[in-house]
Amino acid sequence: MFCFQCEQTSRSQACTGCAGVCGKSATVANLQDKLTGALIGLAQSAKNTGLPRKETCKIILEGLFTTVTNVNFNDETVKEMIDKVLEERKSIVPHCSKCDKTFGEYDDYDLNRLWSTDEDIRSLKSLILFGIRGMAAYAYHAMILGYSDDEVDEFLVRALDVIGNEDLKMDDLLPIVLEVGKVNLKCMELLDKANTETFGNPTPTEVSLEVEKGPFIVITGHDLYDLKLLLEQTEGKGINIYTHGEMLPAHGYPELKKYSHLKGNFGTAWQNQQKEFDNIPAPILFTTNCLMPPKESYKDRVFTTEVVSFPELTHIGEEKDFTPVIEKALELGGYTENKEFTGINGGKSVTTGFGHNTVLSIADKVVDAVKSGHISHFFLVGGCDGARPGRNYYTEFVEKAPKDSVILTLACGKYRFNDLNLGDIDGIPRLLDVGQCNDAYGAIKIALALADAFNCGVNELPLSMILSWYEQKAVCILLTLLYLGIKNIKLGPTLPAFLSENVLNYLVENYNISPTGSVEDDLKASLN
Ligand code: FSO
Ligand code: SF4
Repeated sequence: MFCFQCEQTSRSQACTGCAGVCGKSATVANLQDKLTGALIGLAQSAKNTGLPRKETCKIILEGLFTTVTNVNFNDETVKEMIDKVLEERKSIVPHCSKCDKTFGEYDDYDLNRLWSTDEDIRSLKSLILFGIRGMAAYAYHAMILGYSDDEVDEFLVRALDVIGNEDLKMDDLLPIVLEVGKVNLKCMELLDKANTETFGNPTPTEVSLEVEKGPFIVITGHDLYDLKLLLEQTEGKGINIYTHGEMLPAHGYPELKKYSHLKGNFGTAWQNQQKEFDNIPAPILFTTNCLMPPKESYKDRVFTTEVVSFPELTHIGEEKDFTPVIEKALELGGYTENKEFTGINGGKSVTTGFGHNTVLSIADKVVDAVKSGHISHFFLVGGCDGARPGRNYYTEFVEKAPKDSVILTLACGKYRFNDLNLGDIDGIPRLLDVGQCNDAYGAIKIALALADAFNCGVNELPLSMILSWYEQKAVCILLTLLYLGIKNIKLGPTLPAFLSENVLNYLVENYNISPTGSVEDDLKASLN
């Protein structure tokens, strides 16, 4: 196997051998490469036959999402996905095996060709491939809610085709890398529209970390629609629902918070799940990444749905009948007394729901606070959490940020500091949770509106971006920020292994992107 798509990759180089750091076996890794090769083939056929049809796009989204870190650990379901891709290709070009063209050029495109090619080409194509894997996850969530965008679909086809095209040079690939960022902005906008039109605009909401007595279910991942269905199916059954990880921002959405049995949030970010899920008297439902191989002690309580898959776990299929999860919750019964939990820093609650709609509704107040000197700086401290040591940098950064600064945050990295009480400035909370990682769209909207209010560019704002990355959704978001011309981003805790020296130099020269250093130095540099 060869895989270097996430931040925790072995020795900061690549996972090779018989399993990855994430627990993905070599068999699954190789099958995922095969799946990617088949998707490249499908994209080639779709491109040659004109506009991709809806079914092809759906399969491409599903196939790409399957290869995102911590989503699928199951060789059987990856094989099924490969078959689906090959079937679709056959139905698009039924007679192609009979013609004398070199059809098959991309069929079973061997990803090893990519992994062993010139390192700059490999680096740029990896940025494209990993970027579209992340983007596909967002497009998939939007699709579930009935939203799609032709530009996004067509780009995914084109980008896959590019990965299989061995004639392209660095100069050809660089603009496509930035195009991933451009189209991902569109894609996040689409998901934002899908989420807000379906569930309403999030409003600031305090979320308890206490678990009440009685049966309960923990739901994690990013899929708000799964949560909605689970809330409907558990209503009136005496079962409480707790969010986990990236599901926390769900509490801010009117159409979800209206359910009184959506009680609070359990646990912290994904990398703590093996410890946090070990002893709870409740089932856990995974709707997307980030699944870690469950320990024997709680394996029978973990359920998956959508593209998430792990051998032997009960999977809730397309019919979305959550009965097995509900029965497990009733069987386990939950705690006999209310149980108090705290966040990492001892806080008993966290606040979420500061989507762009809410923040922009108080834009005047924010602008006044800046003009009067009460707010000196904004920091976007956001992105993924992870297991690698060094991530307490982000907690320390937030703690040491000047008291007259405002911290915007999003994604699961916020669990390092979201239970801290940072107070407020002129009634504006100093810590604003914009939402999930895809709500980077909201943070961008806020930044652009501020730039507008101050009549300057985003790079001229008193705003610094201190980002943490882990998997491929972070890659497409980073590319979006670069596409928007945002400079001076600090990225940590380590830089992607798939950035070659030349590609990294290009990013440094053009965007002044740099790895996170010491909190003191980075704060000083941000405030200069
Ligand atoms: Fe985190 Fe996982 Fe949202 Fe990622 S839960 S690490 S960037 O999947 O997607 O922030
Ligand atoms: Fe390694 Fe990350 Fe790939 Fe898993 S997803 S095999 S940890 S690089």
